[in-house]
Parts: sequence; structure tokens; C-alpha cells
Amino acid sequence: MRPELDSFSLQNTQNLLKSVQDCYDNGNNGVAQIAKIIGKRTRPRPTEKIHVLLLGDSSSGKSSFVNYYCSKPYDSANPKDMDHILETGVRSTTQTLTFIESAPCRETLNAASSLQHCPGLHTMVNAVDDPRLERYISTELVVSTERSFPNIVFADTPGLLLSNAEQPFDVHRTLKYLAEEWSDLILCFLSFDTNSHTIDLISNLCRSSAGQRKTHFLLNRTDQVHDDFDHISLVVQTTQNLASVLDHRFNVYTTFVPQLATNHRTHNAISVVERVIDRTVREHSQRCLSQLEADIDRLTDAADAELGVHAVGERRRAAWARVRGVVLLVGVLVVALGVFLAAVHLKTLPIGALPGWAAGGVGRVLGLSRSIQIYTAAGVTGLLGLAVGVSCLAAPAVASKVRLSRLDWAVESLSEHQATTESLRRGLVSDGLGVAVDQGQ
Ligand SMILES: Nc1nc2c(ncn2[C@@H]2O[C@H](COP(=O)(O)OP(=O)(O)OP(=O)(O)O)[C@@H](O)[C@H]2O)c(=O)[nH]1
Ligand SMILES: [Mg+2]
Repeated sequence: MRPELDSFSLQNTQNLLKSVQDCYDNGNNGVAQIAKIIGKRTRPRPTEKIHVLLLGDSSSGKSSFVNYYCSKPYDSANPKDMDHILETGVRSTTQTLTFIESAPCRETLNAASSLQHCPGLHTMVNAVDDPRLERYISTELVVSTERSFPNIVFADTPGLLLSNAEQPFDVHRTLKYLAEEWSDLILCFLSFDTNSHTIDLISNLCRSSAGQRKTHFLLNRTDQVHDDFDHISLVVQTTQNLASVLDHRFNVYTTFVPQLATNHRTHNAISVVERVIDRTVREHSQRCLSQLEADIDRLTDAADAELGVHAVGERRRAAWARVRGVVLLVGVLVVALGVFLAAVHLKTLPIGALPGWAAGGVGRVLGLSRSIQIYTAAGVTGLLGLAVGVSCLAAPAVASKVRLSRLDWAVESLSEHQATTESLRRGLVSDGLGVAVDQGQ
């Protein structure tokens, strides 16, 4: 594979992950916000970073690997040029569980700040159930865009010792949690004299099928072997040790950090390890895209279903509106008739004879009062009918119109997101085809 094509595709992967994030978080237009409007819960939005767990023997080169990965590529004109982000040393150096990730500014976060920075770590502390762990977490925020680092969180762990009791916190339980729940990729660093205790522990960690898939072994610092014979015997011995406890296929890469190498004669597979990391980032980006597509589909279905219910309701409302219209018309006519009859009745009264007429005939007075009461009652009833009819018609119609316009907007925004995911998917496929063509050459 040509390096420029590789970096082109890496750039595409990073852009894809960023676009997926944008689709979820794009202010009021984001998928997360649309889900709230539709009234659906979404799964936690996928992160743009994969989690790479580094574990293994003490002094096997875990921290040096992080320093190497975040530094500029090896330059034979300047062979020792490498960043020193993490402390390294010949004797057990790393005592804390250290997370390393890219950020706009260089910063070291202590335990409290790390937990604040990444609230998900509380779940780990609770699961490990060792109060000491909370004090032994730190985070290195690093300004580096080398390789796939912007899309990675590394976890550098204390080297495995013969006894877990010698460790400042329960490293075994912490590694188990990180391996099973946190990591997308596990790099196991082995040294020349890896003991059976380490091998047993590692075999326990990658027992599950997910663990088997994501675990890769690095026989590191192989620049320090004396000659090819030593190199081969070391590889054979390590492979046999692993094969005695693992009943699945596994990869062992012989690696060394070029900037630290005492000699460059032995084969160095560190670039293969880098490609394994790149591939994990690409797989992750495809999973993120698939989740986004699934979320958009689910929300579109939910919005369409609600729009369907609204359409049925709207038809019923229209039918009722016709009935109400007739009732209203009758009401209005009754009012009009009442007013008209009252007016006619009052007009025909002999006004001059009114006192005598009132005094002379209680029955007539009562008759007149009843008539007026009846007309008034008819008028008031008609008016009430009018008011109730109008309010019944208007109120639900306004509420439903607001909801409908929101749903229409949601469906429109979702179809825009869908168009984005389709173009991302096309880009991904054509990118993949480009790589495949290149590999075939
Ligand atoms: N020659 C050579 N030395 C290396 C290489 N990788 C690391 N070292 C050296 O090995 C020593 C241990 O490296 P670290 O990176 O501290 O190892 P570690 O696995 O983080 O050790 P702990 O944190 O104690 O578990 C340091 O002195 C490094 O400079 C390598 O590939 N080749
Ligand atoms: Mg270390």
C-alpha cells in the first residue's frame, strides 16, 4: 500500500468520524436533539476515539510505545528524536493507570480531574471496587496529530508483577475491567523473560471470543537480541509459551522502538502494529456510521408513525368539524330567530296600555315573561353553543398544528442527515476500493 494513499484514507476516516459526531451534535438540528423532540431515547452517541489498552511485563516498553506513537516518524538523520510524554525507565516505572489522548493543549490531569474529564471512569472505579484505584488514575492530554492518535485513547498500565499484592491498587481486577468493558484493542507487551504468571494472566484476560479478536502480542525490544539465532529462539519460545495456554489463533509481532534501538538489524514489525491500530479505527468508524444510520432510520420511522396517527386524527377532526358546523349553524339560527321573535313580540305590545295590561292579567304578564325567558334562554344557549363550538374547534387544531410542524421539520432534518450518511458511506466504499486496487497492484 502506498503511504500517501494510506494517509489519505486515514484522513478520510478521521473526517468520517468527525462528520458522524457533527450529525449527532449539530445544535438544534442534531440527531440527539431531534430524538428529544420526537420523544425517543437514543443509545449513547458513539465516541470518535477507540480505546487501546497497553498491558504486559514490567519494563517491556509500554510507555515508550506511547511516546513513539505520538512522536514524528523515525528520521535516520535525527535518530533519537522522540517526545517524552510518559516516564520510562529500567525498573517498574508506571504506578498509575494513565490515559493518554489528544487535546488542543498539553496538560496532565490528576485523579480528580481525570474523573471529571471522563465521567465514565466512575463506572470502572465502582466495578473494580478498590477505593485505592481512585487515587491512581491520571490523564495526559497531548498535542499530537501523528498517525491515528487523534482518534485514540491509550491506557498505559503498571507492569505485571509476580504478586498483585505488591501493586498500589488491584491491577488484575482493573485490567480485567479494561480488557472486557473498555478496550477496542489490547496490545500485550512481552519481554525476553516473560514468566508463566504473566502468560496465565493474559490468557485469562483474552478468554472470551471478543478478547481473542482484539488481543495482539508484541515481543518488544527485539533490537537487543544478539543475533538472528537468538531472535528465532526467542520467537519460538514465546510462541510456545502462549500456545500452551491459548487455544485460538494469535499474532506475535517482534517489535522495537526505532529511536531507542541499539541496532536495526532485526526485523521490526512496529509498522504492522500501527496498521492494526489504523484498521481498528477504520472498523470503529464503520460501526459509528452504522449506528448513526440505524438511529436515523429508527427516528424517521417513529416520526412517520406519529404523522400517520395525526393524519387519521386530522380526518376524524375534519368529520367532527362538519357536524359541529351544522350544530353551530342551527345555534346561530336559533339565536337569530329568538332575537327576531322577541323584537316582533315587543313591537306588537300595546305600549300605552302596558300598566293596565300588566296589572290586569297576571297570566298575560307571566306569558310575556315566559316568552321573553324562552327567547333569552334560546339566545344564551345559542351563544354558548357558538362559543363552545368555536373553542372546541380551534384549541386542538392549534396544538396539533404545532406538533405537526415540529414533526415535519424533524423528518426533513432527518432526511438531510440521511443524505449525509449516504455520501459518507459512498466515500467509505470508494476509499476502500481505492485501497483494494492499490493492494492488488
Ligand atoms: N533498546 C530498546 N529499549 C527500549 C525499547 N522500548 C523501551 N525501551 C527501554 O526500556 C526501558 C523500559 O521501558 P518503559 O517504556 O518504561 O517500559 P514499561 O513497560 O512502561 O515499564 P513499566 O511502566 O515499569 O511497566 C526504558 O529504559 C526504555 O528506554 C526498545 O524498543 N528498544
Ligand atoms: Mg511504563
